[in-house]
Amino acid sequence: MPPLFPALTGEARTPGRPALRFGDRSLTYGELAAVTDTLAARLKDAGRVAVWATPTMETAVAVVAALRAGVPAVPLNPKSGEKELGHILGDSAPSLVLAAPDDELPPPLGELTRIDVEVDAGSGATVGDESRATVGDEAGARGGGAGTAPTGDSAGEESAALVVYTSGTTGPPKGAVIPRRAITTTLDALADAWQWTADDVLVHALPLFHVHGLILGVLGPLRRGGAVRHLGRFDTAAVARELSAGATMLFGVPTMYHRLAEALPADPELAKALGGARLLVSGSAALPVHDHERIAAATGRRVIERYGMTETLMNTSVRADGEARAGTVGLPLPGVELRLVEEDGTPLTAYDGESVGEIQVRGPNLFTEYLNRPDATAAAFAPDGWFRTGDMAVRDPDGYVRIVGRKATDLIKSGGYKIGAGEIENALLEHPGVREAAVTGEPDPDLGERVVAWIVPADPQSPPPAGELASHVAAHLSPHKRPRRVHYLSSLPRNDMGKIMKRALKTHE
Ligand code: MCA
Ligand code: AMP
Repeated sequence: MPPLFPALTGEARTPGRPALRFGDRSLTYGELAAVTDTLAARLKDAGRVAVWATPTMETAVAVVAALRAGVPAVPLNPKSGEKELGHILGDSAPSLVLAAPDDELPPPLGELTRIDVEVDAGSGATVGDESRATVGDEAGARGGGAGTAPTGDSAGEESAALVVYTSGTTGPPKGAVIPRRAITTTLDALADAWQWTADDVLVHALPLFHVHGLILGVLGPLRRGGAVRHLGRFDTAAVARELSAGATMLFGVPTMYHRLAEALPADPELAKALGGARLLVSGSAALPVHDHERIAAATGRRVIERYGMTETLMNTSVRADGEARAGTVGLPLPGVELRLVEEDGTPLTAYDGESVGEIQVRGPNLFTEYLNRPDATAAAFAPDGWFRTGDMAVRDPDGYVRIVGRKATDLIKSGGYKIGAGEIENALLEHPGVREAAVTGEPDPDLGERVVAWIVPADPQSPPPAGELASHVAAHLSPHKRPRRVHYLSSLPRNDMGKIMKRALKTHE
């Protein structure tokens, strides 16, 4: 198999070139090859491995090492609450967990063998006991490694590379099994669309437990032989600093571009930095046209959008050499087949900018299955094998896709995170002060949508405070799933079947 990262282990090795930078820590390709050599050798035959996916160098090293070892990695949101974490660990059954030496891991991870990821190329760290071992010493000693450890490139293209957990409308998150083939296909298609090369330096601040930040934002630059500079957390000044200091591309979710648009009028340095970028790319949710226009007006540069999903990786994009039309996600990427279908499954033939259908896709960019969920996997595909995205769109006469909404009203996109209403409702119902609960999304200028809870308290005289419910959801699931507003009702509107009528909730305000 051709290597996943030719600049790291292939004939095109470039050991002296910068690969990763997180804050003031950086690794060249040679150093990255060395530290991942040792770690990959230890992971061989490990089965699935969990990665405590903080926005740090250790996460990037751990995932690259797992890929080189040919073992599937399960990135864990380090802010996952106990219930969410328990579910993911139970479902994915990793054999060990990779974490930075200083990370404190919560109890559900305590029972797993832990491997500390030591990434300082020159460090002389030692290998610890069975349950807490340190990796990186041999790598450091060799520095600039030659890539002699398992490269993982003998692992088949269909073998699982990552298992990424993603929310559905109901129930706990599902683990999307992403094969190596999907990763290489999507990254090479984006390289074609964006003229993405080894000379590009990407800056971003995305979390590393989702497709956007991890596959596009870390594995993407490494596949090209270019560099990534991760900011640790999003900050407009840090974006300006990096784009003024050699970075060529920015990846972000619409909330980040919204915050840039807000900051631009008072910050000429930021405008200059964004204006000098080769490519500003937004994805994970729709970027409002208003923010597109504000950024273009202040910087002279247009943000381009690409459209993807955990299960499909990237489906469409505006091309670097194409027209950056606000409000569209561009054209299907090379290798991706895309169709719009009516409610009854009939494909739409119109390219009229008006006829709305569900986007269905087919191609080598797709996931293999939901782990342990053959039922959900089967339901995700149409009878003729196309994947149902649940996104509704129209096509312009020149083929540009314009997303107009979602099929499921119970899916909320907040800050670029997909959040299932059912999962939050279940968590709220576990709070002793809650008798009934419904969750909806409502527009939010910063987050796109915000999570809203509608509660019937167990005791109307002392309803649980909104902050307490938010913390309850944050502690059980994840902070980004917490309700940002709570309404208290005496009953929830239900139809004759007893089903909650969510549309009627809005009128209760
Ligand atoms: C607040 N916090 C709490 C509570 N309230 N923690 C516990 N209990 C509480 N009650 C903490 C949070 O943990 C966080 O901590 C801080 O307060 C702020 O949280 P929040 O308000 O949620 O963050 P934000 O500032 O609003 O974040 C905006 C953001 C973020 C940075 C844009 O939403 C983000 O990173 N989004 C990216 C999502 C993404 O990558 N999606 C890709 C999936 P602290 O301060 O310590 O952080 S989609 C995908 O992959 C597909 C393929 C695609 O197309 O891309
Ligand atoms: P996730 O399941 O978290 O990977 O999120 C995938 C979903 O994000 C898609 O099904 C879309 O609804 C949404 N999405 C991703 N990129 C875009 C975009 N550029 N414009 C609109 N929606 C998007």
